[in-house]
Amino acid sequence: MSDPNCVFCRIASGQIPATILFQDENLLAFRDIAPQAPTHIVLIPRAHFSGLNDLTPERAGLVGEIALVAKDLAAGEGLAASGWRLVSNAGPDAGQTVFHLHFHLLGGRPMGGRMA
Ligand code: DGP
Repeated sequence: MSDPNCVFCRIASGQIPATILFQDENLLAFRDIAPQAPTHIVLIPRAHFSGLNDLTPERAGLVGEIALVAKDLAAGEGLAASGWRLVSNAGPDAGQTVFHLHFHLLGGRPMGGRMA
């Protein structure tokens, strides 16, 4: 369930500090250490698995929970009207660097039609 070598597991357990915006028994959301937009929040499940490549039907509900929390956080950041993006990088070509499922909530600047 938890990997002692995983930076996001260490944030979830409190071993590494982060600006945590939401947590419950399943999820955690915190500000990205290297923001790519005025709002850049990382949303993770507490359970450790590598990412969407390891998503199973049993775990799929976590993605819906993350989307709901992201919606509320985006609204709290004042982004509901201006717009925001929720994205998960799966694998090296997508730029994934931390192999614990996570979604990026990005907003506060125009992103146009580009996906990245
Ligand atoms: P990705 O490239 O999709 O795997 O995104 C990983 C993100 O995690 C990247 O935007 C930076 C962020 N990140 C990595 N280490 C830390 C950390 O120690 N604290 C916080 N807050 N964010 C981190």
